Amino acid sequence: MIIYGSVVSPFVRKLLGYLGEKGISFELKGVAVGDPDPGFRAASPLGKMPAMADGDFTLADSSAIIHYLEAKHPEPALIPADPQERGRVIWWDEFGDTVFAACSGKMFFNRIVAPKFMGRAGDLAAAAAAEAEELPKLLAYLENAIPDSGFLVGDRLTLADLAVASPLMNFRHCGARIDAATHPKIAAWSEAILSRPSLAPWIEKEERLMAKVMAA
Ligand SMILES: N[C@@H](CCC(=O)N[C@@H](CS)C(=O)NCC(=O)O)C(=O)O
Repeated sequence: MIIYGSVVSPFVRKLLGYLGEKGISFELKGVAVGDPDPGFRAASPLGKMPAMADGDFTLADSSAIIHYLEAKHPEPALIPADPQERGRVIWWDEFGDTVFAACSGKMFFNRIVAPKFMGRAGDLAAAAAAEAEELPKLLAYLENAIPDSGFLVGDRLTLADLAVASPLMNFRHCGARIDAATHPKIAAWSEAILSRPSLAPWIEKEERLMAKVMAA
């Protein structure tokens, strides 16, 4: 199975963590935003990452790929069967992929991707507005919602934890660190999720990449 994407994308990172937790083997084919790679373009109708080719079957969108893989490899379940837990996991996946990733994207795209990867100026006012106006509300919601179990849903890791922890790396690349004094639950929970063996090696790789990009 081939996964197309870049390790700095929150959606790709979420999928890489999922694949590691499931023990599914794959090859990561690195592609950039707007990449003309024919395999990537065939698998991703909108040219967005991640995309997947599993033999002849292609699919794009992190959640679509994860639902496909969850049906194909049910164990260990990262999308619970219990109706309430399943509903909550899908809520968090949506939260992570939409408002949270959008806020991190405004900061990460305008401060890093545009100037460092695309050779053009980003909209720094939009990045500053996202950090000042959107991020505090989202973090306040998350801080209050993290249960004592240490997992967003139930008492074990689910897709919810991967989907919401992943965009935190993009905030971190922008210099926005979670302050353990203000957000103790997010700090402890995200540290535990991002240091799991399914994610830690990818995060080391992207941190090396980001160090090179920022030094250039
Ligand atoms: N909902 C999609 C979002 C994918 C997405 O927007 N990926 C970004 C990179 S983080 C992308 O490929 N953007 C390129 C573009 O919009 O042309 C998913 O979960 O996979």
